[in-house]
Amino acid sequence: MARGKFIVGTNFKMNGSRAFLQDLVENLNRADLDSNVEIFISPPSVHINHVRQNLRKDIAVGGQNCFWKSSGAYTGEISAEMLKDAGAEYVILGHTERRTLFKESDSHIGLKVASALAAGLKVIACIGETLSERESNTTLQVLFRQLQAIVDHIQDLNQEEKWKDVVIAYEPVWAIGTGRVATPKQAQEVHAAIRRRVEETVEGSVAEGMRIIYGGSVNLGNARQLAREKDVDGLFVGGASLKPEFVEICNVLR
Ligand code: G2H
Repeated sequence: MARGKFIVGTNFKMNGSRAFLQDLVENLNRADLDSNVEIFISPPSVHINHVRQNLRKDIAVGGQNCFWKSSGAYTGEISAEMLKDAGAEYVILGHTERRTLFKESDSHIGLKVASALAAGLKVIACIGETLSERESNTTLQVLFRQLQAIVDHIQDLNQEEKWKDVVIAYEPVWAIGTGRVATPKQAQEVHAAIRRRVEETVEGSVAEGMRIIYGGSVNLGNARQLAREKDVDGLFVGGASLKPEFVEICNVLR
């Protein structure tokens, strides 16, 4: 499985009015962007359709969550099919804010990943350890447990077909929104370990082709160094994606 382009994505979280997003879209539409980088932006779901209709077509749009059922009596939820219908190509799943604030378990996330792939969405599957887990040397144990739930839930789908649509986002919880970023060395070590684990539990060609991106306090000041690491296949940007510097982060390989 060939590894895709370097990927830069956003997680706007619960931020952005329609007017704010329109400005952001116009800024991206005017920008000179590196065609060697794949870009996606993830507005709140109510704005996906508007953003998709107004954004240049070489940037994908993503959702920030979805439920694992297609339709039914699930008040307040949105299905993967609905995201796709609204124009989304990606969906972020397993973000730590979903895991902690909304009590999503590893197995909920596995179900969501399977349903999103079945609906034809590409998935940004987030995994990450807390500070206390890192300090007690259980980082890989935690990450592998989170990863295994995804592997288990999608094993029935066609191997290469499904994995080409999965991007793993390593997001150390201690780096999210804190301004404390993982060092390039820390990111590289973990990304390489995730790739080895995928090789052991799924398949070598899947591991080689899989894009593993880093998220957690990425900004213009640290993006370039992180991007130089061999197993860092992209960047996942929260706070800085709402600022004009996002365009320069997208062009980090230049
Ligand atoms: C983590 C990240 C976006 P921030 O959620 O993936 O957010 O860049 O604000 O730490």
